[in-house]
Amino acid sequence: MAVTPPKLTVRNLRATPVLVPMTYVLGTSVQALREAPLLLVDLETEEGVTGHAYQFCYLPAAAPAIVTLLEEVLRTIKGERMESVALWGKLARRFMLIGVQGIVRMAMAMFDVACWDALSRAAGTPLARYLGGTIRPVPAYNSCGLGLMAPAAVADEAEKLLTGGFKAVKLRLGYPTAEADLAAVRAVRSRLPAGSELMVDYNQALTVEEAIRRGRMLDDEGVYWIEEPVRHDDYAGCAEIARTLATPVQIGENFSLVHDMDRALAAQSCDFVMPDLERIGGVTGWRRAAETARSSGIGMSSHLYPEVSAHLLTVTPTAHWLEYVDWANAILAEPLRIVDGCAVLSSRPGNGLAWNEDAVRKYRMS
Ligand code: SMN
Ligand code: MG
Repeated sequence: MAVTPPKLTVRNLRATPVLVPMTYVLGTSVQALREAPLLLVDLETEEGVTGHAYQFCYLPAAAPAIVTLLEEVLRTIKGERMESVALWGKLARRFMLIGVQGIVRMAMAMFDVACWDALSRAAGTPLARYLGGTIRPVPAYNSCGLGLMAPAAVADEAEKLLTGGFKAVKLRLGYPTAEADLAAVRAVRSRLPAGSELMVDYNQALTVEEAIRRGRMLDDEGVYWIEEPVRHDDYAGCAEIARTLATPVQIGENFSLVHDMDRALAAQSCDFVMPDLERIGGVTGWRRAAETARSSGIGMSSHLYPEVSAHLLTVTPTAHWLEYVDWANAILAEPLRIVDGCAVLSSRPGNGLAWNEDAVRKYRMS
């Protein structure tokens, strides 16, 4: 860390669940999402600095459950000096018996992200710089929409997603047939300018056998990566697919803390990794993952949370792509700016998250 950590003491933690409409429907192979349930956290300190974080809850029903766990987080660390790594250890002990996984781990990670925001705000510097990085444009792909739809509809949507100068988009696959997957890929490709990249995401829809069959077909289509073709924790299956296909295999959004990533890499299960900020263990977990990716020489992208992840990719030695989604824009005072397909970090202190209070009132879950 470049600077001495400011002295901050945990005072209070407020959590506000909101349900915001998505600009584009996210039609995955398992479920179509039209609204984003987000949980906004304000971590107050005795010194008057407040740290922010948000969680994408996947299901609206998960939001109140995470709020309850955050109350336990606060009971555990209220009055403590804010030192992210030490507090993570204390929380891990508190939750040892129930297990540091699932939404328990998400609540811990949210707290961690808010801590790092408060620390960098108190130091008067953007999170990227606080962690030793520099403010620079971060290459992003547009991951909004492109769910399972008729070929003409995905093609039209792909064209819209290039706004902002994006040079890469991600298409969801897992149609009932391989031929339908191929039709969607070709329809999108036909509307992308030359030199654009196309990632595809199966959201764990296939068996290993079927993933190899469909993957071989995609090997001729110039796809940039095939994401989560099979069950996320079938590392042996993923390794077989990665060995067999020419197209790189991408996994990581379901890594639970860094030891999952270590296991996945030890099994040679993928060509690239894309940990999720809240599942990998917040900023503290991300930094450990970045070190693992560096020592394995593997490209590391982000999953969701583009606002904070853009800061973190500046301190990730093997930084690859930022996954851009606009889901939080509706409730942010200053949404992440995209210029020429790159995220542009602001030079404001902290991680850049600040709520648009009118919008928060409007979308608040009852
Ligand atoms: C995804 C993310 C969040 C919800 C559903 C699906 C997807 C992705 O796997 O990688 O963006
Ligand atoms: Mg995915």
